[in-house]
Amino acid sequence: MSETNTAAAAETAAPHRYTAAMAADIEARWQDFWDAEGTYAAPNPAGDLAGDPAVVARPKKFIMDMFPYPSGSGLHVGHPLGYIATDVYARHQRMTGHNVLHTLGFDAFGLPAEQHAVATGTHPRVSTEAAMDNMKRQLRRLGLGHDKRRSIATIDPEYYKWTQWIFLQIFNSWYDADAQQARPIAELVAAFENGTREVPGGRDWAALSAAERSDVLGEYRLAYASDAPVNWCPGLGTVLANEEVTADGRSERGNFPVFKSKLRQWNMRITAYADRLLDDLDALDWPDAIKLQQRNWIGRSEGARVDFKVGDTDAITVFTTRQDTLFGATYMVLAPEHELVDTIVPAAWPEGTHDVWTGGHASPAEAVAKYRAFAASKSDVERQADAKEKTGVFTGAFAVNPVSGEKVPVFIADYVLMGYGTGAIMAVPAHDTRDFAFARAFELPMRCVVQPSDDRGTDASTWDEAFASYEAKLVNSANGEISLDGLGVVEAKAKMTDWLTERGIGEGTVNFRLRDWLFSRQRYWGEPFPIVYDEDGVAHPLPESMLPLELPEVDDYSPRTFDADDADTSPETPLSRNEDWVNVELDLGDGVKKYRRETNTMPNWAGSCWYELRYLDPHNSEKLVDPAIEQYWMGPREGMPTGGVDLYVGGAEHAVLHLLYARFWSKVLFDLGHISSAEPFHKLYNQGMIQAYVYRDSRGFPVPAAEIEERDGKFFFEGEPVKRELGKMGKSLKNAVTPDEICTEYGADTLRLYEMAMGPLDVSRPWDTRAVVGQYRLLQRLWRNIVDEATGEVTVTDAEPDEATLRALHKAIDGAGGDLAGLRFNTAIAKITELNNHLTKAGGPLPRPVAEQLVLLIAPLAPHIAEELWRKLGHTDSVVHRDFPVADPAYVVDEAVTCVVQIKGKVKARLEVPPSISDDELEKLALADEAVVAALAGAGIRKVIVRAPKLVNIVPA
Ligand code: ANZ
Repeated sequence: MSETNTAAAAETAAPHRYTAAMAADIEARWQDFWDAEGTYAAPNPAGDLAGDPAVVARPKKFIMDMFPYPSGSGLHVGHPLGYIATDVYARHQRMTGHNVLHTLGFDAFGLPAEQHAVATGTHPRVSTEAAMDNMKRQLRRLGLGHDKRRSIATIDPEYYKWTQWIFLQIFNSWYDADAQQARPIAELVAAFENGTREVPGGRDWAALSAAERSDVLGEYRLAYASDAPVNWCPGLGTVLANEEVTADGRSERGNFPVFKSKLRQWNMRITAYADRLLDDLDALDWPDAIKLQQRNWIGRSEGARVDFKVGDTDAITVFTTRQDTLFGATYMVLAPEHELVDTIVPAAWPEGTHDVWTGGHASPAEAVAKYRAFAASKSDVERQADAKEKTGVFTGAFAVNPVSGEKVPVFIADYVLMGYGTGAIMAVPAHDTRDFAFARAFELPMRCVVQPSDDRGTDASTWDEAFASYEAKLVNSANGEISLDGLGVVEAKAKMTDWLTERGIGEGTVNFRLRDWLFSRQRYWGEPFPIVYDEDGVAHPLPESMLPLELPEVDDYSPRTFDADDADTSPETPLSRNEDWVNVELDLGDGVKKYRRETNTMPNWAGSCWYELRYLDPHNSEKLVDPAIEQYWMGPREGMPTGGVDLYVGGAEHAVLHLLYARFWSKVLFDLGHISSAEPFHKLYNQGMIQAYVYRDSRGFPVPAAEIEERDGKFFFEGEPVKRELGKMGKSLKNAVTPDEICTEYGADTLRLYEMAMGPLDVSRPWDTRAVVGQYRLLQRLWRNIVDEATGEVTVTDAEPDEATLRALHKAIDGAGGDLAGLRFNTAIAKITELNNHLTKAGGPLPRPVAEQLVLLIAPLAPHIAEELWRKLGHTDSVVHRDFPVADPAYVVDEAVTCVVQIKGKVKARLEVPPSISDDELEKLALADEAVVAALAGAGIRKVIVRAPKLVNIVPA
């Protein structure tokens, strides 16, 4: 008989076997049922259900995924890994008495749709909505238990109205460093008006013009426009955030050169929150690696500012983390852009200036100008690369080292950045690697002030490298007033700081690596800023009543791009070309006037900075979120002092950008009293990646993975051998497998089980389509254990389960329950499989309670088949809100066996051990037993004979 005939015969013999066709039918029916019943609708006990005591009494669980960008190419099987995991978890939480909020929205502004619009003329909204519809269809097919009423898309005007509203809250507030919190800007204005706070520069608030006041307030606002140097990318026609620039100083997207250019742009004063963003990490349940990345990104450095006099009136202030090494500072470096450079440069080179210092230039002014032009062509990252040859030039000026009294030359060099510290350093070549390299190149003196721990001696001129260590004692560091000699670094730093502070020439300070967040983008497909400018160029916020400010319809979606290498260009935004939209007459409270709209749009990150809040109350037209509802789902609780989402699952690539920005916005909203949670996400979990095999031909090009033939462990495409490697899954590598394909071939429950069974959730794993069938078989056996394949009737009996079955059942309940709660889905599946195998082997119809518990046990993982079996077992309700089985402890503990421990054949101890104990475990237990230890009395051991679980015989040395 041929294979098809066998299959056909089996179908006839077993018309009610669980097959892909049956799975498709079951799954579609239950998905319709859930939608119709609103099975996953999470009540807001604080709002619409405030009165239902049963719901109010339940603990809550707010479970979230990092929401997807609706990509035109839809989902491949790698995408839903996290969504399935949170769904399984959410289902288990629902079955263990929690009020669960679980939904999924779309992060729908984004460049691909805009680029598509530029290429095709299709409005980005049209292609984005089509992509969302396709993804919603794909996601629905997976049986995810989302509360669809709560879903949002960041492009909905009803949603971005609130993104704009939050922008205005941030714009209308300032950071009160004394109170350590954001406050309304109106309070600052009042303080300036009534004189309780001095206006910077000692000016009279009443005498200032509107434009001057606006400038003063701009220095305080948490959202402000500034002309600071930004990352300008002519090739993309837009500016970029630091986070969007690669380590090579190019755009992460498109790999174009990025230049530092002064352009007026919106910024978010995230730096005001640097300390709180650091401190509040402690209370979060996040992976250590992510916390570390945030700490490094914020980059808190404790050090000092020290003034070095130049001439009689000027002083260069440096930031150093090693003020203890001040006696070793033998030259100084300013960033080329430093404003003091022009002031200190003398007309001519001082007498006897070293040739290598001048760069061959006739005057200091010429040398400085040439060097500045050279440095401007480099990115910060290039400038900082440690390995690179040190370049720079002498300014012709000298400064005075405040402790040694020595005159030290002042250089400009590109390894000192304007944007960090004070943009000026004291160079200590003996103890700093970069200063060492520079000093060698420019033949500058070095002085050892920290005793090297190796045998190189204290004459730094003979060294091959700097001695940079915190673990040593200071030397050569005394003048008539202060001596650091013999002190360790930490004490020496403290002593030096005190000494500098007393004399008013320095002070202890903390510096952060974190920069303010550049918030403008020269794009069409983003949230418009709710800001207009009056005829004097003063920015005015739109009143709430004018929100949402919707995007205008345009003909041309592209920002103007330029020659990628032309730094002397500046952005032209797509919105600026729409004069009708840009020029408006508005009454902002003082009569109708003419205004121009801001024509930048917000960056992609804006919409994802707060979406968790909108899930809570998505249709509220009066408020961002009802405070009582926010308090219920996200407010602080025991063990989560700053509140937040109970579980947030997503990729580790979002360690700093999204997660830092979202934390910052939460803190501002918290400070202003709009929400009770100071942190958005209490527990963060990073799922691993689903990887896939990539097959490359002899030229190295990927070939379609689905068409590969395998012969004797070798791989062929169209008869030609190809190479196999493990990589990402995706269209470009021609190895994408879609969830639709797997659902068609096996059903969604099989796909869900397979993805969860592949390994621990946080570990990356290779996709293997051929292995999926294993989980399909599990479901077939499960089905067969409860349903007669010939008749479709359930086969359960009313007979009592036997002892062995009860043990197998309760062990599985106990183990799988703990695993599901702990996100260990792979081991949960292993335990359920073990139980199912036990039942298969035992044969015969299952006792009804066993069948029912088995169905409930697998329900979070394979909800469709569970619903179907539950219905067949005679229930009329859904498994979704049923209680998860509870293990009977009496059946969970293994029966104990008594093990005898002998020394030289004499019984010394008896141990109660599980029958399944391994030889190794038993040996360890026996050797650790008190009586055995005492009997051995320190004698060595020659041999241990173990016969688990009953006997251990120890032969002493
Ligand atoms: C003297 C010194 C001696 C330094 C020594 C280091 C070691 P972190 O820890 O990253 O904060 N620095 C300060 N401002 C700089 C700038 N704008 N561009 C480049 N480098 C700058 O680094 C602080 C140290 O980096 C500072 O301490 C300063 O060099 C340098 F044995 O001062 B140090």
